[in-house]
Amino acid sequence: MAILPIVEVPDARLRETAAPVAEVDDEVRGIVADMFDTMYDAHGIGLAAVQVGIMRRIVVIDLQDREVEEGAPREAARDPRSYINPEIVSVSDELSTYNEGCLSIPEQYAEVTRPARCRVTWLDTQGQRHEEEFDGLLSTCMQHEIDHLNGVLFIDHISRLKRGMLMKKLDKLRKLG
Ligand code: GNR
Ligand code: NI
Repeated sequence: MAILPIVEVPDARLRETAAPVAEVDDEVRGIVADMFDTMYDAHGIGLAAVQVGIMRRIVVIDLQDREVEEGAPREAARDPRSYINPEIVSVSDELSTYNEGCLSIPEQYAEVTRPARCRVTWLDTQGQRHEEEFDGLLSTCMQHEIDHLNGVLFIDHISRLKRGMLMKKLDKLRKLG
């Protein structure tokens, strides 16, 4: 168990394509555990392995973490989900828009429009295959994470003007901090 450093823009690793996991073994389960530690520590709702410099197709998601009540034990509200080699097999025509953020682009947010629902296949930590349709924030988050595995960031889905403004704000923030 370990909290790993999060890779931030403009690190070139965020633009690479991650390799599929050939076998779900103890090493992969260890990576998943470290990714949960890292995601909870950073208060994210999702994390792709490439964001911790591991170029493999592994994603963790927990939509609950942000909604924990004041004073409640955090673990009580956790809903950890992990996805190995996740693949989108189909998407809805209907679209939805969320104000997205990314742990690799700290403190910057933008409205991103994506398919409202997606059907996804993946392997669990025992190597079992699953297929399910996601909607709502889980659909958005899954698409955001699978983008990471393909070297794509949420800022690639917004206008050049907005992207430029956002990167400038990030520059400013880094100079101050
Ligand atoms: O913590 C995160 N919040 C978020 C909000 C809206 C849409 C996607 C996300 S994922 C992000 C964590 C992250 O960077 N995952 O790659
Ligand atoms: Ni992200």
